[in-house]
Amino acid sequence: MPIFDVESDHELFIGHREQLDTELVGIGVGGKEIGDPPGIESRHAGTLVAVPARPDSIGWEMRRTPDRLLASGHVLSLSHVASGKVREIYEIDPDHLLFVATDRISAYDVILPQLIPDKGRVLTGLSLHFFDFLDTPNHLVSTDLSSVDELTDQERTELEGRAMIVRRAEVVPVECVVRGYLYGSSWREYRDGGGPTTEHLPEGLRLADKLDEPIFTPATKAATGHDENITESQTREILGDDLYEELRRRSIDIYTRATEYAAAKGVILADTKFEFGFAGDELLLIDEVLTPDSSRYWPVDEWEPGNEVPSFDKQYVREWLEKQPWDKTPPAPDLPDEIVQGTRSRYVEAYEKITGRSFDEYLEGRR
Ligand code: Q0N
Repeated sequence: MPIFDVESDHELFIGHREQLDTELVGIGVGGKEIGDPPGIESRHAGTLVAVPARPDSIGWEMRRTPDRLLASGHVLSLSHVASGKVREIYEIDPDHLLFVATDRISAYDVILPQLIPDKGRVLTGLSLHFFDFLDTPNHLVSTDLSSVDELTDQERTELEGRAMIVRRAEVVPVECVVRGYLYGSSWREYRDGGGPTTEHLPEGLRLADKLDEPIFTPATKAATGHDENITESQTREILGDDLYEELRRRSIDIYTRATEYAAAKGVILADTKFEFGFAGDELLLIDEVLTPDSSRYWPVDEWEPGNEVPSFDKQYVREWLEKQPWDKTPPAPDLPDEIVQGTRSRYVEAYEKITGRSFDEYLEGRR
């Protein structure tokens, strides 16, 4: 667990910036090693934030607000397995995990200080919708949390709609990206003379051009935590030819079917990222699927090759951030409530447009 120096006699446990203000603060001073806050088992250390509350304070100080803690994905009754920027994974038993989508939001790769209410439920609703639509072998077991005995009633309530019980799998160490349009890191490589994702592209393409065929452009998690695009031969080296070809075929097939589905809803699925894992010798689609966090969705009438295309979900908050004096390094500015609510509305709109179902109905389905 990385620990950072904040100032000479304080240290900071890694965590999510939006937690810092109110719900859980542990402090330690004097240059001695900081342990876990009392009352919290060490297995949760990675999910907790410790900051100096006052420059002169000694020992630990903790406050906790269960609601917001849970919306940020913290389940204190289960062992923590892994964290992403906006997702948390816990162990239920040796073969099952609890996959939780939090209400955290990132922009320009920085976690914003405010949670977006129900964002995790929107993303989970979309994943469930596509697991059902795609009908391809995947890790989803259930969304019924009543079988998870360790959860408190409050945890169950907060997790409803944002959590999936999934089969534990051995994660394939490559992110399976499929692109139907030239945008993002692939556009930057292309513009700058070519890179791993542009190996098979013709000349003369413009920003946001539709590609003749979708391309499979895998990436790996670099040490920095950033995704790094890798070439076909690098990917074949990591996976072997058989698995490479199987993942490419399945990824492009899923992307193609989802693209046709989205088109019927007036939405372009510009690109998306899948993860796969093995449960025994079964190759399962894992992680979240076809959510706005893992995919680039464009409203069809906003697409104009040669121009940047506003993102469905994040454009609104990005435009507000652009007007703030902020250099895009943490911490990000506090979002006014109007921007939080406006952002929530856009996520809900995305859910309704893509699934054709009402989000209220989704929320009721869990009561
Ligand atoms: C797992 N990750 C990816 C986003 C990035 N079914 C599974 N079985 C075993 N491990 C995993 C899954 C799944 N899904 C996948 N980490 C563990 C990293 N994630 C972590 C959460 O945030």
